[in-house]
Amino acid sequence: METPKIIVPPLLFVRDLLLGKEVAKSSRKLSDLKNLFLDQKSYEAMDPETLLYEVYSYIPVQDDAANGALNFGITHIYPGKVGQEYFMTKGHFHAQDDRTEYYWGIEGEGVLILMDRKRNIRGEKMFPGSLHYIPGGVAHRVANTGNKVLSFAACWPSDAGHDYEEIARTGFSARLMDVDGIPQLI
Ligand code: PAN
Ligand code: ZN
Repeated sequence: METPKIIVPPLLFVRDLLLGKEVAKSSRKLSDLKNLFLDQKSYEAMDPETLLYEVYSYIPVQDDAANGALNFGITHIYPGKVGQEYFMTKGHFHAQDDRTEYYWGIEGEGVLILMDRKRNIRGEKMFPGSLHYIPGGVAHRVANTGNKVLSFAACWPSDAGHDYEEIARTGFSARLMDVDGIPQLI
């Protein structure tokens, strides 16, 4: 038997940062969320290069069918609005409908929008320390309602997959809008 070793893990989660050689980063700009915001006029008037959010993810098993593996990610959503609608993630159902997920708030404030297959919708406030269980068959999207970056972590099964099509086609049944300074699902 080899001498057992104690190592420094290759992954660090410090405040709202996910650090490590194997961490992948992806960014979404306004142009990536075409037709997802209500106010088309305001959308067209904005710079399509505007950065909406970034995702840092760690995918330990590079196999979409990896039964039992878990992915981990941190999302940073920038503050802002398109018209009266807050900057938000695209939102998705998991391709494997029964796959669940945890989200938890790290910095900033926002709302997690959850919609089931019958299009029943509800919101959960996100703030540092808020913990959110996303059941299977529930589409999830996050909107930043504050004036600084909203950061949250996520942990989901590696074989969940992301179905963005359904949301692109039929949208969520309500939007998170600023109504006289108050975030409301309408
Ligand atoms: C998250 C999301 C991330 C970005 O890691 O993928 O917050 O949101 P969109 O994927 O909707 O653009 C997750 O829910 N993974 O399953
Ligand atoms: Zn998800």
